Amino acid sequence: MEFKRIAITHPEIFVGEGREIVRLLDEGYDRVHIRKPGAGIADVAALIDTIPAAHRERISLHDHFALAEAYGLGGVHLNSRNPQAPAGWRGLVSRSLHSLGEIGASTYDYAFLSPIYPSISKPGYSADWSEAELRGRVDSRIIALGGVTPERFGQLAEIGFGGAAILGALWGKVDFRSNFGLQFITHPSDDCTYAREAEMVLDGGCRWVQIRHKGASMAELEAEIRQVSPLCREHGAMVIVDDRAELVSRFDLDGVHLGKNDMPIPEARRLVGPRKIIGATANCMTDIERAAELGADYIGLGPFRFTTTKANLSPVLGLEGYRRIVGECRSRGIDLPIVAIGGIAEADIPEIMRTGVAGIAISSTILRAADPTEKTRTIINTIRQCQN
Ligand code: TZP
Ligand code: MG
Repeated sequence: MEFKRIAITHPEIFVGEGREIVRLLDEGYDRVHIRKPGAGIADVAALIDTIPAAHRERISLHDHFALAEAYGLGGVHLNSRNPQAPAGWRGLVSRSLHSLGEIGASTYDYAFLSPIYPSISKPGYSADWSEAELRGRVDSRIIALGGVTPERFGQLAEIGFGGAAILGALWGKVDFRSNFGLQFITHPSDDCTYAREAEMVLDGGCRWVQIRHKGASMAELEAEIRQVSPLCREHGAMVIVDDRAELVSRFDLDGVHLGKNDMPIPEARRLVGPRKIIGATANCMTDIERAAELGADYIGLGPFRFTTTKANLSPVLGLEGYRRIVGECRSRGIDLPIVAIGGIAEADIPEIMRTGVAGIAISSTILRAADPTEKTRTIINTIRQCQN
């Protein structure tokens, strides 16, 4: 009996998702379940439209079953929202089970039993049965769901599951919190290319680069990304782009940084998908709350002091501003990591870090240093000492 591998989509639709679904099917998943609880029928239809007909037999749908017939999909998944297959349905029927007693109590071709391990996508949701209880109860039609990672397939097969379904482990974010520290921001200059800027800071140990080039043409920016991004990859560094969310998937960057007047966060999320990082500029608590609600992954809070690197600067915050805003975030339960930004010199770092921010974003202090690589090194050390 083959152990069945099933991928479940992220709940939000994103641009290029059809390609991702095809990739999952081509790279070893037996089936993909399209589960979009909040999406309307037109949006789900538009997603299926991007999946070639040859792959549709291996797709199951959780909502809008009319589309399963119209598009020749292979299965429908029943749940409390949609408890019945369409009349005359001849494809696969799967359903969700939440207790051992439900096994075999209704008709299905296969069923998801959850949660098996502590869930990745729903924190706090974990199994109320033991592995010993599962043995002998589960059979080849039972698919393990909840906290499943590919590393656990072997163990699940051994317990007696017919397969496993993965959600959280597929769509989890790049682990950017471990690279949080120094974000270097590129800046145009007559005597230094972006590739050279990146090389200097990467050699100094920086592991997070933001490619920012205000006023650059698309061609210019793309050329810079083509040079900088591979350098970052070679060094295991994250690379994000300022403003242009549409370039994230095109160049497989790690994310985008959005200013207050840039593309709205939800629109950017649709473009970059769930795994990528969206940073949002904030100058006050209201900006942070809004960005948090809309799904930003980190906040660039500033400016700390006046800087000529950025035009149309918001009011400077100073240390007191950071203390106040970081404190308010804590009391309101917002735990998005914050990088301080704007006119920050090396000597400012310890005091800024003590306000509780998670990292520091710097451009000119590094680029104007006599030895930018060495400056990067000492700045990173200072940040690390404050993080410990
Ligand atoms: N956003 C707020 S201040 C700033 C940006 C992009 C510029 C940061 O550069 P510098 O040279 O470290 O002030
Ligand atoms: Mg911007």
